[in-house]
Amino acid sequence: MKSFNFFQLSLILGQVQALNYTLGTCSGLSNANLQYSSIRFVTPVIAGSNFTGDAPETSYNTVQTALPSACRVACEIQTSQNSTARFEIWLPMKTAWNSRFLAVGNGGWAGGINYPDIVMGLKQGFATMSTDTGHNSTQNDATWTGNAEEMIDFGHRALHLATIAAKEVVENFYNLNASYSYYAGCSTGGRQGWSEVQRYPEDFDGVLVGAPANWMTHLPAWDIRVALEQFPSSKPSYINSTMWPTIHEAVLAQCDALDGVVDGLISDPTRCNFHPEVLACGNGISNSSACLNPAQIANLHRVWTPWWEANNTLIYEGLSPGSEAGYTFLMNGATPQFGIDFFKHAVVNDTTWDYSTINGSTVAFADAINPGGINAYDPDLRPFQSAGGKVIEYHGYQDQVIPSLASGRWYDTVYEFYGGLGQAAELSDFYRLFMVPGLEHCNGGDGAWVTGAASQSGILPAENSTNHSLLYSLIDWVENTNSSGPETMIGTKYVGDVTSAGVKFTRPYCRWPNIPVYNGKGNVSLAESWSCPSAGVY
Ligand SMILES: [Ca+2]
Repeated sequence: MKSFNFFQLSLILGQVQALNYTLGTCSGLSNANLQYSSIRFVTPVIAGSNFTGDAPETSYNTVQTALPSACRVACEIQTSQNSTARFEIWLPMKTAWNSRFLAVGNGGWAGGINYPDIVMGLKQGFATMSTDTGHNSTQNDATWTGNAEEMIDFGHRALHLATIAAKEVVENFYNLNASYSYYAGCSTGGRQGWSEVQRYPEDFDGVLVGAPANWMTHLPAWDIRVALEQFPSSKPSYINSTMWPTIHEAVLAQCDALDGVVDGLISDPTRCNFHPEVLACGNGISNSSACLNPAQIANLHRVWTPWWEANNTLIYEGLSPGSEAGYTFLMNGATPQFGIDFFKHAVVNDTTWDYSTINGSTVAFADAINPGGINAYDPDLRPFQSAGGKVIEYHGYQDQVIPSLASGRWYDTVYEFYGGLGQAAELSDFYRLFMVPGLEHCNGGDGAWVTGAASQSGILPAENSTNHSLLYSLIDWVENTNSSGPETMIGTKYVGDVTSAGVKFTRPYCRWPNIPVYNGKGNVSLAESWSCPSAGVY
């Protein structure tokens, strides 16, 4: 295998030399004697160039512009006797390197090297790595999950092995180890971050976790349950996509002002006890296309309330009011195959399985087999804590894909575990959760959602400082012995979500369970006019 890869490498280097590129230290890797991976190819990244991804990385091929000079290294690792995973690490030139290693995560069921987040890290000076997680697929494709080895790779193995192997490439390239190692990911990337914390506590010094799908034997089940009220679309309970803006307006009319400022944002959705009955047909609403029938009202209640089964068994939280504008992803178009196919292929192992039969027993069976070790739901974080690691989690209160309160529930689960040890006060020494009003799933939304995190299309905060960027805040917490950790963070909203159009407003977001509150005076567009009074729980 190795000779094949070096043959491939020498071919590429030959092409590069023929083009008369200035290779810098990129060429040095041709002689690298790597123990943990085989090099597929090494190629220089030319300053100012663009990059759109290579086939078959179908999930991450949006154009990346104005790249800095770097060395792109593509590698393969043998993850078991009959499985492999690929990863790429993009290395800044030595003078641009901030001496840190950053691994980034994936999204949905992909299945591909995350070039946008690699470039996000590269532009900030990190030696940045992403793995394909051991298979290639789009984010919504779960038809491959019946492959046991690929599931283990996706569950946790590929990222761990790629991290070890990428650190070795870093050492070979710079002739130095990285000073610190970080991880950043959202959604599936958030799950991968928690998986690293729980299974491989030595891999990273700091882990930044967004909107984690870390209870994966439950989340796809909840997706299916939501779909059951919607599909087929001939059902009376079906809510057409054109109704979501109407519902969103009604939610805002009731709940926007609860935080003291009518600005289209609900700072604390847990206080928004919205009753969709106000939109009931015949309730003064004569336009039948702008009202809800009783079945549709029941459907909405189901989306917004947690799914409990017998014996106080929680399956999943519901979505929070305020996120309706984005419900088309889950509730319109086609049935959510990403959930159905996971249960078909990885859980019940029956391609004829009727998803309408899903119940608490199906989920209990999924918990018992935990395909590929996909859950990252072990609250015992003591090995990571002992290793000196820090983890920051964030979740958008406007998340329209993964219910945001699942992160609050998860934090409380860990808190209760530490409470049982008599160590509850220690938790905030190394783990903090921030809820971001107006942040949709990982990126976008009506609020100040730019937080200096992964999966934000490389859009960086107004200031790349420790209180504007979650990643820099994490770095400070890890590396600065005087840091007491992040308390209040400041999010950025750009005009039209375009950086060059300028800042529209800034707004703080707070440590769970605190909520930003307007001070009652000052410009509401400035973060300084808001504060995060402590709710006094943790
Ligand atoms: Ca408001």
